[in-house]
Amino acid sequence: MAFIDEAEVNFISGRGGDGAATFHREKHVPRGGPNGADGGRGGNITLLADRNKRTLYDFKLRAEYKADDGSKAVGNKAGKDAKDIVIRVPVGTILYDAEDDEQIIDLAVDKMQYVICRGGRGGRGNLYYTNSVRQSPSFAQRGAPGDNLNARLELKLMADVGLIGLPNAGKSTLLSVMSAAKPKIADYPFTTLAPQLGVVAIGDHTFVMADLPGLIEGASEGIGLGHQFLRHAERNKVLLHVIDAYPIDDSDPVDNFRMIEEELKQYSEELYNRPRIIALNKSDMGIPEAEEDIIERLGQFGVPVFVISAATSQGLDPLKWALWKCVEEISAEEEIPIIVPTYRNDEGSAWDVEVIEEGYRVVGKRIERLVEMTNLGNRDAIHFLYRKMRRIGVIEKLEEMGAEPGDTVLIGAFDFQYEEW
Ligand SMILES: Nc1nc2c(ncn2[C@@H]2O[C@H](COP(=O)(O)OP(=O)(O)O)[C@@H](O)[C@H]2O)c(=O)[nH]1
Ligand SMILES: [Mg+2]
Repeated sequence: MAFIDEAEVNFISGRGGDGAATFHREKHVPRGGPNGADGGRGGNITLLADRNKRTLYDFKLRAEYKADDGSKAVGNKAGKDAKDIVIRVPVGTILYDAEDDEQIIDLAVDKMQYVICRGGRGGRGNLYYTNSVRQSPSFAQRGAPGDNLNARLELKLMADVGLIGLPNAGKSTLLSVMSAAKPKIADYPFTTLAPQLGVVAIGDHTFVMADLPGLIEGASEGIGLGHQFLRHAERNKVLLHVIDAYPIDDSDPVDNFRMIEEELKQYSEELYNRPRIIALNKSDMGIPEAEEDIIERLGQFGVPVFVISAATSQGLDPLKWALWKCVEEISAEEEIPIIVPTYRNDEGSAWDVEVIEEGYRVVGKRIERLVEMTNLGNRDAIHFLYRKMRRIGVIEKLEEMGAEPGDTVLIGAFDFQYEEW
């Protein structure tokens, strides 16, 4: 399994379908009323956090996602909405706008979803524009354009399992033999004391395990590490306490266990209260009878014990399954689907008029969209646009600024002669 923790991707939502400008046709009725329907909505692009995903590898294979356009209305038949694209990303994926590097959202919780590019609205058919004054509008609206987001995705992998234990117990060794992949951890602010992360695979499942060097070692040496380290352990669901069954200094493994637990309790009550699994390590160095005795004495703590050897990989699979089950149970308990129904690019209704060399430029997301959705080949449609702009106050502002017939007015990608209106 490749591990990629950063990717650049282009997301494009679909354009709305155009509305229809049509009229009833009936026998004996020379010209029926307008009946043009609305176009369909363009497809949205949504990111969905999925804890079964562990890498951004998919985005290495595919750097562009484009949703379909909505279909246009045909006569009085409304256009169909396009299908949305839902893209699954690992929990902990952070989305940035690649243009300005601004963070858009942190998909920190499983099942959290976010519409990153909204599909364009379908254009209105001429039926919509019919009223007592305008009884047979000959124009319809074009579909709204979709959004385009050039994004950078970053994965901040959070550990499900945290490793604790005395120095020399075998934590680093265990992490390396249990890991299928080693993520890059460049983003952690601590270069010297950064936690080591590994992705552990068992069956079809994966979970993330982290060594927390210094958490206990530092504490036992009286080094003040502050609470920064807690951040790494924040999302640890289970702690795996590694015990050396045959310490070189002949100390008692059960005493060592108790000591570390005591230190952890003082360091963080919250961490201390996380579920625990014990790995009795280095079984290759001694005899089963000696381990039986340790296991029996560990019984008082009510914690499951697994006898393993990181050196020979003995007993690792049962341990992986136990850890996975524990992570799974806790995840199921805390799973609160979070739906974020917010759209990134909400249309800004603010607008302004600028004086430019060619004449004037009207700027504003909504007004530019309005123009783009207008069928500029139809005089009625232009007239409708003009009235809308008058209502918003744009025409008044242009007049105020001295615009005269013949002057050029730019709006988005379009230019108009002021007199046309
Ligand atoms: N014989 C044996 N040695 C081990 C085992 N696991 C780790 N070690 C050794 O114990 C020492 C400390 O291991 P390490 O992983 O660095 O411990 P840590 O301080 O807890 O990270 C190293 O020399 C390892 O090679 C094991 O299962 N059997
Ligand atoms: Mg170590």
